[in-house]
Amino acid sequence: MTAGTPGDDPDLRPSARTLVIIPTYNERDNLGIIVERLHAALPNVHVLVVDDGSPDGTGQLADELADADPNGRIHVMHRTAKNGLGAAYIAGFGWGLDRDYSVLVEMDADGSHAPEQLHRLLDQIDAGYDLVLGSRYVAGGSVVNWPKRREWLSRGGNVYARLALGVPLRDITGGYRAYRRTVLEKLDLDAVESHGYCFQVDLAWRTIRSGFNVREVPITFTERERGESKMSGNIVREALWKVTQWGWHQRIDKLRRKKA
Ligand SMILES: Nc1nc2c(ncn2[C@@H]2O[C@H](COP(=O)(O)OP(=O)(O)OP(=O)(O)O)[C@@H](O)[C@H]2O)c(=O)[nH]1
Ligand SMILES: [Mg+2]
Repeated sequence: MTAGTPGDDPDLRPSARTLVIIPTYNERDNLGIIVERLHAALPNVHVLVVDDGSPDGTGQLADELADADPNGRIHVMHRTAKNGLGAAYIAGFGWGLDRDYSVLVEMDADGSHAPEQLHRLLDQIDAGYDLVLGSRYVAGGSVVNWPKRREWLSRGGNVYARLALGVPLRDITGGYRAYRRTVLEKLDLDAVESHGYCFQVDLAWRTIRSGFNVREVPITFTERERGESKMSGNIVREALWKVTQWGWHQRIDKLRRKKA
């Protein structure tokens, strides 16, 4: 594209209409900091906090942040029950798709995903990619403050998913990502039942199978400093079980197609 064409106009890029969705459960000590960092880095993005009735009052804090923002960039969705990160994102995507956002971003509230690096993801959406994954495991990516055991669990899970599904991605379980709206419009989101890490693998896998272009960019992932993790053994078991099933279904489908 040559200089001076509409493609150079920042207002016409997809990222000019970005919604960052932040699911929260008991993140009172983190939410204000993350939203402030986000708007310091990228003043024009909108935020949707999807709170599952946090007992610690995170939802109320989100309302206060929304009321205090003179630019109307902060929105809040209150849900009544803790239904997991996947369900919260699906609800948030629906909210964003009902409005005219072009890019929908997933970001944790706990500071693990640096808002200062969001431009890396958005730049690649503007360059034409449909889904951009913030990746800990490509060159330039890293993990800060994770116990070795946790890092190896995550790395091992990613190697397993890559081999089982046959996709060339290094960090398919990560939760810092940017979707072009057309991807989410096309995927059958109502059919997604996965929770936790599995939700992230599920969506990336559906995106690839639908023929969209996926790209990874390096990020620095920092373990949460405040609040409690919602990670559990069940989340790991769900991911392992489902990825194995998807991998086998794919192999069986391929064999059937070869025979037919
Ligand atoms: N709305 C909603 N948000 C959730 C739920 N479970 C987790 N979250 C949020 O999802 C994000 C990621 O959750 P974390 O507890 O940080 O999970 P994690 O990053 O896998 O675990 P750690 O690395 O130990 O922090 C955070 O913003 C949580 O508050 C849920 O059931 N509902
Ligand atoms: Mg976390």
